[in-house]
Amino acid sequence: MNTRPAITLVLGDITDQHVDALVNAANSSLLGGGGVDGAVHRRGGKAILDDCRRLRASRYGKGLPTGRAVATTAGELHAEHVIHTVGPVHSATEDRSDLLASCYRESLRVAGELGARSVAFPAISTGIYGWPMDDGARIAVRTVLESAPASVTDVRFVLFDRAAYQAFETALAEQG
Ligand code: AR6
Repeated sequence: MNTRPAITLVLGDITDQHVDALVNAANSSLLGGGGVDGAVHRRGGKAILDDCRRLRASRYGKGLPTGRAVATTAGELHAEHVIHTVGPVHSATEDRSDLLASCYRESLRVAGELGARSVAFPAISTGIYGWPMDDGARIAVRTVLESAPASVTDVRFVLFDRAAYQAFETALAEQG
């Protein structure tokens, strides 16, 4: 039986999505930042930050490690959960692809534990963390196809501009 999720590409802002779980491209502090992280906290409201602070106090005093994922409420977003994951900063000298793949894999694992069927991802690490979009898209599509639990049936990549959308279209055509 084919348990691969349906993958949809959306051009737009991830905080507009109506899904069970929305993935945030966070940093290890879990206290917010720019890009997707800024938008998630701005639109989702204080409840998300309150949950993040509780996680820091209880489990992640030293920060959430790169490649890991953890869930909070989605506050005022149109979702049940936000799954925060910390992408690797791109390096010209060291291959950190496994860590980027781990972000997608771990986020999907957490989504599965939460019973989420629909999950929206941004293009993790391809903004402030400098990952080249084409490579980031290939890793994202490959990892989702390989590792989505059967309970996750709908994966949406929400891309902020046309270049990102085209990179994901190409990656899907190669691997989908
Ligand atoms: N919806 C969808 N995609 C977006 C949005 C949005 N609202 N905003 C930006 N993008 P980034 P990173 C795209 O920088 O590279 C934060 O400060 C963006 O064009 O959000 O993983 C965190 O706190 C890019 O293609 O995440 C960390 O410190 C992609 O989303 C750091 O940035 C990811 O860009 C994480 O950097």
